[in-house]
Amino acid sequence: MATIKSEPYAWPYNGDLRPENTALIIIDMQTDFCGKGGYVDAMGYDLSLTRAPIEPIKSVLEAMRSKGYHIIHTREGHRPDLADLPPNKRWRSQQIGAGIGDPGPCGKILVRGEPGWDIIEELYPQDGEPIIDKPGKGSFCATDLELLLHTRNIENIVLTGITTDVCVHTTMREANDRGFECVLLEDCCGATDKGNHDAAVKMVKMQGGVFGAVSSSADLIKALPA
Ligand code: C5J
Repeated sequence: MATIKSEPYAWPYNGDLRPENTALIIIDMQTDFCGKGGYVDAMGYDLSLTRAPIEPIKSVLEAMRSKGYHIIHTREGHRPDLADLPPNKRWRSQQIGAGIGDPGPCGKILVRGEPGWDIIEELYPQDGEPIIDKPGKGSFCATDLELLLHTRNIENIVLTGITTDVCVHTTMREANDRGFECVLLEDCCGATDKGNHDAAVKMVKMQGGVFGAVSSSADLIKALPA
């Protein structure tokens, strides 16, 4: 039996925490969301908020890699011909001056294959670590993530990445509804607004852990079994 310190209960609920049944998912640590000249920067948000989780994620990634846990990365982005970009998503992004598919300092915003779309160097996937390319906010929509998790017999998911209130939360909700046991690491996530980050973290802990539990990088690393 192994659990980590978390709120509102020690995670995972059944104490079955092992490298074989547990995955770290790192969501959308792309230049477009945390780098100079990317999508979030073009919208005028404070990059320090979405860059804050880089170092904590690095520590968790090293710890979980070294103990043989499953590591999965995601990237939000669209096909170069924008065939998978809903017109309302494109229109909304244009309203805030960061049109998806439009050229910017890091190439076409949120378009697959462009420099801004890729994962930042500090957290770049190693060979063999799956990358889920997704057109939406959730990582299960129009992807093979669920199949991959089932094929590997993964039951527990450690959620990290950006942004807390959008892609991380949507993915956590999708995973929770599919029966996966989720924990969100608070310091390994960041949002474009501090209040939204805090609210998103608080929401998880309602109703006895309505979407799972909340912990930190230090508490996970301290108690992580090999
Ligand atoms: C957003 C994301 N915020 N990765 N995407 O549009 O959370």
